[in-house]
Amino acid sequence: MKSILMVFVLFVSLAFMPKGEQATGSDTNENGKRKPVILNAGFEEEGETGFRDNWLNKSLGGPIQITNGPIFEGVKAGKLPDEGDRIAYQLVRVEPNTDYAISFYYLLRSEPAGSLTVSILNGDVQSKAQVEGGTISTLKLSNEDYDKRYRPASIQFNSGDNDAIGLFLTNEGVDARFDSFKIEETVE
Ligand SMILES: [Ca+2]
Repeated sequence: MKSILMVFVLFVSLAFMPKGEQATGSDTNENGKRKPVILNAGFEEEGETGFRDNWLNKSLGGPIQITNGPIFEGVKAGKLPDEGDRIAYQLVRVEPNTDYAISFYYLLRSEPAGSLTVSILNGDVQSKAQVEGGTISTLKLSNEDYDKRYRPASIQFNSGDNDAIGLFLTNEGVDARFDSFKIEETVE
């Protein structure tokens, strides 16, 4: 009888799970604090959009490309071509007023001169006009020391009042490749 009840409770919880939550990943740790998760973090999940799932935002720019090589890990990586008209975006659920670091690997060719910019936005940003005012933290990576290998990078921020942040990538001038994202709470 107890197990039947459990199954029923599970069924009811699944049925009434808010649909919006499915778009973003998060888990909880032993203290009940939200442990953020970046979905399709290494561009390895084919999904419904050819490995682009969870990285699209039409209002901010064109869809990311997916590259077979060079990659950092697995068989795919994300790519923004040199035209600079495409973006990568993911809304990540976080705990408010918490320090985080998002780490990843990137590759920029030596020529032409260019950069990859990673920004943390204060919630779900759905228009280009909101980006500047909504940026909590930004990291601009240039291609001065190209050695054909992916390099590690990390961006730090405090989530402030926000229970979700937008992870937003743009590029300028040169092809940008990136792979293997991870978000972790940072402790002093
Ligand atoms: Ca990968």
